[in-house]
Amino acid sequence: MAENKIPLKEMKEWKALEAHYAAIKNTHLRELFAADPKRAETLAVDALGIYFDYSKQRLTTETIKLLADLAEASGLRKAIEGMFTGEKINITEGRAVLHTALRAPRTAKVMAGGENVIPLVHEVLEKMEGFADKVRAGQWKGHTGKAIKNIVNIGIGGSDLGPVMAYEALKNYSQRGLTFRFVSNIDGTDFAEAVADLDPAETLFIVASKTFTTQETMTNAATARDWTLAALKDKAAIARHFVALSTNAAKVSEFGIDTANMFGFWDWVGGRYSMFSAIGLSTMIAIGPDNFRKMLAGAHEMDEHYRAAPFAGNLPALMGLLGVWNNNFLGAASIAVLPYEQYLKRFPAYLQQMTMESNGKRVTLDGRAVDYQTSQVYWGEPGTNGQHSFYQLIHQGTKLIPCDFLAFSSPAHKLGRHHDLLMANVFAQAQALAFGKTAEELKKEGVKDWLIPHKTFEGNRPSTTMLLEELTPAALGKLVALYEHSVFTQGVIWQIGPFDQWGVELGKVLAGRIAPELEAAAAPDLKHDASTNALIRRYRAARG
Ligand code: G6Q
Repeated sequence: MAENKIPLKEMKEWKALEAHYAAIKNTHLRELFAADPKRAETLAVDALGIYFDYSKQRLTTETIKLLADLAEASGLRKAIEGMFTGEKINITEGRAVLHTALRAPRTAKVMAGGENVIPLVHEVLEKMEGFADKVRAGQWKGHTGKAIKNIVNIGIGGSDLGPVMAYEALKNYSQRGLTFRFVSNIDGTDFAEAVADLDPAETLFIVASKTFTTQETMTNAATARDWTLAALKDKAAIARHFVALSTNAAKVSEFGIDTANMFGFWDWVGGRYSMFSAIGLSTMIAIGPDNFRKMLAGAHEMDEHYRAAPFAGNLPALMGLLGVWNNNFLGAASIAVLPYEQYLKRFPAYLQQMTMESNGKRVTLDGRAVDYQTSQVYWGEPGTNGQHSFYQLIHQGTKLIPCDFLAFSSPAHKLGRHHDLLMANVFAQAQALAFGKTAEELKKEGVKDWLIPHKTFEGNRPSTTMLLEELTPAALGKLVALYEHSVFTQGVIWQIGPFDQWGVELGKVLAGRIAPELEAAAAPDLKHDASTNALIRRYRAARG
């Protein structure tokens, strides 16, 4: 049970923000910039190699002060300490939340369940490193003696999205002789396409599942086992072609995987916060242990910053508070995450789970229905592609969609003018969103009167631009930790629990009931609602 807190909207800090919003809501970004020549400097944080420019958000220094006051009054400082020191802050599941321990150095001490977990973390990391090195060196042989060349990660949700995202993000650091595939969906197409051109004798399956009971992953893993045995015709092959990433040793060995080939983690690592745990094995094989350690170090740097920096200069706290401002005061229901870096193409999808599964909640920790909005909808695509598609709505539509632009000064590939043009585009988009184009400007350009309304850009569309040096493993670690902690910040403000996900349970239970009805030979006695009954009957008839 959680302690009862003063309801958010009754807090004096919240009321102060409401009054402040009423006072500044009609001030355009053009006016805010004109009034303060130093605005771009004042409303930017330069920390950990991230230049975080939020001067194009619709706020003033007073807003930041009031938001920081709200964070203090909400107990964010104490909550952060509670998370980092292993308090059971995931109250509905009775668990500590210690993904920060996964990236802490060997010398750190973090207690959970009465023991220091840091030695355990490093023990698994070393085991992963030994294995990754062998695979990378071609020393991990398949059953027929051929070296492993293909790595297929089978997992879903938190056991998939992080690994895929990190592999794509750091592809330029990956060992190119190895092929990586990711299978998640229960739809057989996912498995069939992933292995279509692979030789079973050269393929290693990583079965990634915290619980080792997830329907999709277990079904795909069983299919992978059949696929392997059909070609290699010997059960002993499983030991060379399957490894497991899990917290459930009993289920791993029941499946037929030797627990010597299992890489463990713990109940205090949430699925969507697990990419730095053993769940990152595919990442480590791809980029190598040294780069994996650099990624951990980057995340750790952000952890330390989050724990220590005053909120107004604290990147994750600030990012979380900007979300609160845009969501709860400006009424922006969604946020577009727009990486101007092709390698980050899966980053928005990864963030969707991290943010929306965490803060998509409608009751507070002490069980009251909230009377304010919680998580925004996160979505996005890499620039510049999005510019030729949905940006129209962001520029001239009726919805307010704040944007997070992510950009890097050094390109991964130095090709002619590409990078300067890419950067010109990201700067231009943020500029156009903020300042728009007025009817007067159009008139001066000689635009015909009747066309002016169509060509006018209102502007005043908020965005943050994050400019980093280069997309390295360390930079990726920092970005992931940045968003993770911004989610926690918001959870604390909204008084909700970001670390459970009861909302995904009901569908799972119902699917478990319906599957046997689809598979039964004789027509089942259906007792669902009329629509579901009709769909099941129609499917059964079509399937024959
Ligand atoms: C994440 C969720 C969920 C989970 C998957 C896979 O926070 O808990 O996405 O990661 O359902 O679960 P397993 O790893 O147990 O297979």
